[in-house]
Amino acid sequence: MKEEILKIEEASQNSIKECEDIKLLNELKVKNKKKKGELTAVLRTMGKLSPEERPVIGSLVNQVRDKLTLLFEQKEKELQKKELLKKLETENIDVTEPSKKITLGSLHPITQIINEVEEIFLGMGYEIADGPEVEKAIYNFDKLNTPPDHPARDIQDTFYITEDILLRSQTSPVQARVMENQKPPIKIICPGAVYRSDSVDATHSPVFHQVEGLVVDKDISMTDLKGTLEMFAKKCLGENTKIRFRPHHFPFTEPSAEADVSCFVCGGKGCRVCKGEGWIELLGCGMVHPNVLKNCGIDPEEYSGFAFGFGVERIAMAKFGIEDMRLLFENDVRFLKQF
Ligand code: 2U9
Repeated sequence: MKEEILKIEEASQNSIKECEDIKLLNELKVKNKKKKGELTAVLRTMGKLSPEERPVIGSLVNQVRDKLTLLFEQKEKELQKKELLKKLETENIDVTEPSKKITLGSLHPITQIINEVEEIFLGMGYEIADGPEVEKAIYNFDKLNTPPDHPARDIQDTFYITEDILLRSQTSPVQARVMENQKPPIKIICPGAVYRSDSVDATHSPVFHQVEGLVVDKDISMTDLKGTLEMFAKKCLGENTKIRFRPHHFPFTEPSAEADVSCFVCGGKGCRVCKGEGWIELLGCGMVHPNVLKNCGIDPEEYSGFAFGFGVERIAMAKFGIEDMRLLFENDVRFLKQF
C-alpha cells in the first residue's frame, strides 16, 4: 500500500514539475483532485491493514496530500511570475513613439474681447463687478433716471417677465447696485450679456454683450473721462488711435457724448471698415447724472463721476473684420476656429 501511495506521489510530482503553462497546471489541479480521490480510495482499503500499520499509512497519505498542495502553490507562483516577465518583455511601451495629437479649442471672439478689455481696465486700477441678468425694472430704469414714458421702457424694446421684473437691457443696474452698497471711490467695469427685443439681422441681436464703466469720486471731471477713454482706445486698438467726442443724450449722464476712434485699419484716411469716414463709433459716455447719484445714495454735491458703455459685438466685428453679427451666435466651429 505504501508503494501505491508513493507511486501516486511520484506521478503527481513529476507532472507538476514538468508543467510549464498555467492553464495546464489548472487542468492538473483538477486531475489531482481525482488523484486525491485515489489516495482516499487507498485509505478506504486500510481495513485490510494491521492496527499498527494504519496510523503510519494514514499519516503518509496526509503528508503526501500536503506536499502536493505545497508543490501546486509553488508552481503556480513560479508560472505566474514567468508569465508576467514574458508580458513585460513582449508588451513593453515605446515611450519615444509620437502621441496622438490633442486638438485644443479656442476662446469665443466675444470672450477674447471681454478678457482683453478687462486686462486693460484692471491695469488702470478698476475692479470687475457682476450682477443679475434677470433684474428689477427699478434698477434697470428708475434709478438710472429713465422716466416712465421713455421709449426704452416699452415692451417693444425690453423683455419683461412681470411689470417690475425684466431681462436687463444694459449692464448699468450692476453699477447702480454697487453705488448703493459701496462708498466712493468707485472704479468698476461691468461686462456681461444684455437683452433687447430686437429682430435678428447683420447688426442686431436680441442678446448681446456690453462693457460699461463707472468712476465716482471727489472732483471727477470730463477730462478724466476723455483721458481714460483715450488710454483704453490706444491699448485696445493701437497706440496711434485718436479719439473724438460728439454731443449726445442719455438719461443717465449729463453732459453725454458719443466717442469715435480714428479707423484702426486706414488710420483715418477712409476705407471699407470705416465706410470712408476715417472714424468709427466706439461708445457712449458722459458725466453721471446728479439724479442717478442721488437715487443710489451718493451726494452729488460731494461726489461726481463718469460712465461709459459699449457693445462688445461691435468691437469684435470691427477688430476681427466680421461683417455679420449672426456669425457670433451661430456657433459654427468652422467660423469660430478662425480666431
Ligand atoms: C450708471 C450711470 C451711468 C453707462 C453708459 C452709455 C453711455 C452707452 C451704449 C453703448 C452701445 C449701450 O451697447 S450699447 O447699445 N451705452 O452709450 N452707457 S453712458 O452709463 C451709466 C451706467 C451706470 C449708474
